[in-house]
Amino acid sequence: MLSWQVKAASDEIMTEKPAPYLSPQAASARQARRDREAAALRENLRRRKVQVRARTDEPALRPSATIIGSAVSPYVRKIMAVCDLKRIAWRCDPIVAFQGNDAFSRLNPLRRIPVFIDDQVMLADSTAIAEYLDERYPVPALFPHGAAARAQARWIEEFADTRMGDVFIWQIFNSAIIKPSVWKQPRDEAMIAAAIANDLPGVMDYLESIAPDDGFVCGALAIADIAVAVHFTNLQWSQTTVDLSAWPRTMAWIARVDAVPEFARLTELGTRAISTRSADRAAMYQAMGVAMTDTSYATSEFRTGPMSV
Ligand SMILES: N[C@@H](CCC(=O)N[C@@H](CS)C(=O)NCC(=O)O)C(=O)O
Repeated sequence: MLSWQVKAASDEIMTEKPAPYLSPQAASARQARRDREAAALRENLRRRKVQVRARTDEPALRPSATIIGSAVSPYVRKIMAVCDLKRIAWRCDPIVAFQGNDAFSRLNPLRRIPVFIDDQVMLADSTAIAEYLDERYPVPALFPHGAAARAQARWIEEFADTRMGDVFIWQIFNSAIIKPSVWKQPRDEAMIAAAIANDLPGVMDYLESIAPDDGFVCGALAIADIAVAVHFTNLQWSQTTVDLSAWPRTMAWIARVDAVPEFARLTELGTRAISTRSADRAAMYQAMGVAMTDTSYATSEFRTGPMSV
């Protein structure tokens, strides 16, 4: 086990530095908040071992947020997973990538999903959003404790966001699903085959070298596991013939992430979103227990954003 692959059961609870002086009322409010967070954590851990339950069954423990973006996007599901694990209630405007209107361009000059809005921030990058949520709501911790472990988790997330995003999303998923469904172009089998032959093995070899023997890469489930696993779902949706059996440690690791109920539910949400006609999508999200925003940034025309990759 590498030094940063710490067993982090105790890391799930982060304590705050005590304030230098607290009035009795403030001390009592702080204690009540801690009791609520501890109860939420116990409930979270208990539920992770049992069944998938709709998010709307849960009391809203934290201020509600808005997530703009479809559950088909791996980066959007990453943020939905962070919110669900932290019991942050969210509403969704499930616009597909490239579908945002002019107001969306003003909101996010990159024209990318997800965009996250709550009572304090508007953020347009999944890494920035995940770090913000972990700092604001430390329980359960989705970044490990300790400088080295946190840096390793961030590095793996970065590898997933950039290199896996390049190969799994921009080369394979784009050629298999986005080109036909968004741009009405034929599925690009040559591009898919080239990515599987030339690029995917290097990514898989690296993941195999960091995959944990059991559990998750930083001990408890953390951002690194989520960021990597979401891409495998999009690879599956791409319906290629790729054989990943040469990387058994990685596939066992991803299966463990897939089995986390919150994660499984979002995979199901994305699976339904990808196979539901756009006219029926809002009803499908609601049927899956997702609250919808009153207005949408969607427009009927798709357009490319300013980013080249
Ligand atoms: N670094 C961003 C990447 C987000 C991203 O690439 N989203 C894709 C959808 S999977 C998108 O919106 N693409 C539209 C475009 O690039 O114009 C993040 O982590 O949030």
